[in-house]
Amino acid sequence: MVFRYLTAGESHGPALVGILDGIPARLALDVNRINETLARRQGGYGRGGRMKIERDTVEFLAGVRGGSTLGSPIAVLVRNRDFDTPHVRALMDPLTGGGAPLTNPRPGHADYAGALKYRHTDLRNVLERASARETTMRVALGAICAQFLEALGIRTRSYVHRIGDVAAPELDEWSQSDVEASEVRCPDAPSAQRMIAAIDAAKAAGDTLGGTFVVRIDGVPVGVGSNRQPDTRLDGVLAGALMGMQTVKAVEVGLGADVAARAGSQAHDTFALDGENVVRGSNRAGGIEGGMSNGQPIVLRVSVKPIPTLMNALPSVNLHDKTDAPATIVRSDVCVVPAAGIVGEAMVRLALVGPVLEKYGGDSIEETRDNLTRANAAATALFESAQEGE
Ligand code: EPS
Repeated sequence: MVFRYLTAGESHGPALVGILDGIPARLALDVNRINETLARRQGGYGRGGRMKIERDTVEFLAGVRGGSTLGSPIAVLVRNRDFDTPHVRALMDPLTGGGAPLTNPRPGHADYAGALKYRHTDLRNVLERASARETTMRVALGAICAQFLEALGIRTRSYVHRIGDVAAPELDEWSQSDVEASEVRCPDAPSAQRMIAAIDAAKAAGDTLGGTFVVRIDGVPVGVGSNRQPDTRLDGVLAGALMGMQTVKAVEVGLGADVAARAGSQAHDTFALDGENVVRGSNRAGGIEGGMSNGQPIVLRVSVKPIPTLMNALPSVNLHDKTDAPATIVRSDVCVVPAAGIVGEAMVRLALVGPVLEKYGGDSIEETRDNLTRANAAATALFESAQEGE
């Protein structure tokens, strides 16, 4: 395995930790950019009280010296400031923590299945790891991957396309500064205003909202991923990573589900020549054909459910008393779609590093870059030499 990562940490435990194994040596890391990405994940209209407590910043524990990667495993820590609150520490201290059990599972949450799976009678023992707090560490590790991928010319960005029943117009191109300036990370200002109104209305009703975000990856050279086996197909790798996020219920590549209703003549991206260059008439495939990147931008659309903690609690049961009872209410958010877009960028970056390293290899960033440059030059020259050979 050329690259892998792991995270650990409970939502209200002392800290989140992560390990990235396989990032090449000699990559200069800008820690401010990592912390800025963490701050972007904490933002977004519709977040709850917890985000006023946390100020997520990374501490490096291993794998980095003098600001550059060593090629050894990178270990990272982000502290949970909420753990310093006495009642949270009393609940969650790894050695002495405890308290009254949470008993009423939230429909849509991990509470019920996790309780039965792990034989926990306190639902807190399940929700602590199921919580999207854990995505902080994915974003920290993904922000390191971003700097590796950018050194190879690969950039990932996202915008929010839908919140609840408010959908922005379909955008092939958008200004990322407009996205970052928007409280809901939607570059279309009139849609953003309606999304904010929808979140306000959901909050007033004690309800929550889901939505859709679009992730786009530019600069992926042709041939990352492969058609060899199902688990090497790039669309499967990226979709699997995005489905691995809390709340995600669907991932689409390019036209996605819409392609099913189209005839073949309306579903594919034609080839043509622009001088010597091969160009495509569209990007309906979303940048992936046959499980491999085809040189076009990779475009993914991700749908997330409304989060399951409703202040106007859904019907549930008390598992201890065996009585009807509303679902447990804990402090929570109303809408996490803007934050989910930042997590989605991180998941895509974490998922891409392996296939990129599998194709180009390299134990130092220079070696990876040299290999990529050589491979791109050879691909460009491929049919020139074929012509010469004819
Ligand atoms: C979450 C509940 C809330 C969210 C949390 C996810 O936390 P708390 O219970 O402490 O108020 O704020 O998200 C984060 C802490 C985060 O960093 O995104 C849940 O139950 O999933």
